Amino acid sequence: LRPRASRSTELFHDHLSTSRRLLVLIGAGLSAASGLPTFRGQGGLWRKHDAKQLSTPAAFEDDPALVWTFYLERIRAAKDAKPNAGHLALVELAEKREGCLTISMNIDGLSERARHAASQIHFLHGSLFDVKCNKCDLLLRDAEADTALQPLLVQPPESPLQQSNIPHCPKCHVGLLRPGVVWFTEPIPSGMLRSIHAWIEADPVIDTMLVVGTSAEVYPATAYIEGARKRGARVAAVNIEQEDPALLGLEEQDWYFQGDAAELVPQLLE
Ligand code: BJW
Repeated sequence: LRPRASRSTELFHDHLSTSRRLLVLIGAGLSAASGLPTFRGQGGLWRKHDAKQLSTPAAFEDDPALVWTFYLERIRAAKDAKPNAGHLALVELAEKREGCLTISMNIDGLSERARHAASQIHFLHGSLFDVKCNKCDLLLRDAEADTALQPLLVQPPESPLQQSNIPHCPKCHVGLLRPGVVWFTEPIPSGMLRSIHAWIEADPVIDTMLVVGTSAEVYPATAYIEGARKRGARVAAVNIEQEDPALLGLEEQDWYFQGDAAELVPQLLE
């Protein structure tokens, strides 16, 4: 059996007080306390469908109305949700430290609404509030995306969406509009990957990696944990479940804090 990671908040605070460069990875568990369901485990089932199966280009090809129904429900839920104390503590951390970068797998807009500095966070899997074409390179953001989403959002949530309700791409006129997120088998935008890589490679070397509310099963996000460890960083994970050594591979010099991220992250960063 692997050695168990430390549970000591005090030792983590000591380490943080001398830390010079810190990488943070956040996943769905951070937004759980804001009422948004996670992908795996409890909350991983949407109606009778596996949320992971719906997050694929194949599912959209097969049944775009079903996939849009899933995303529209999440757009409405994310609009109603509020950033929690975990999001706010990470914003404060970024404000206090120049040497801090957050990589978010979340698409719910809560870090943006908590005013996380855009230069200190990358949204690896896109945004619920962006819209793309499934055939060409069209990507709509902000007001343009809002306008494109309107015909879908005006559909009553309780009545089933039809394929004929889904707008065609205004650019190529062939494709259908789809959520502006990164599905399984799709590449993360290369410019974002390059920018993260450059930050990681820069000096001083990363000495701390904070991993919050993720099952750490999805690449390439998960590979950043191993990358930071190879550079000598100590890893601190926050998760509501008991430690699974097979997933994070935490070692004696690392930390594992079991509980709700919305409670623990502010305590760890105070
Ligand atoms: C709490 C809590 C509380 C709950 N407090 N904690 C290398 C090896 C093997 C496979 C691959 C590989 N490279 C690429 C792949 C394939 C694939 C992949 O990783 N597959 C794995 C499943 C094996 N990756 C990709 O396809 C990526 N693309 C890519 O790499 O392109 C190049 C390439 C492709 C193919 C082959 C090789 C190279 C793209 C991945 C995109 C993932 N997209 C999704 C959907 C986004 C849109 C949407 O949200 O709808 O992203 S899938 C889904 O999983 C979503 C999430 O961001 C992502 C991660 O989930 P997360 O955040 O970890 O959530 P959960 O639910 O899994 O976990 C929540 C955790 O919180 C749990 O641990 C709870 O216990 C905890 N928790 N309440 C604290 N209150």
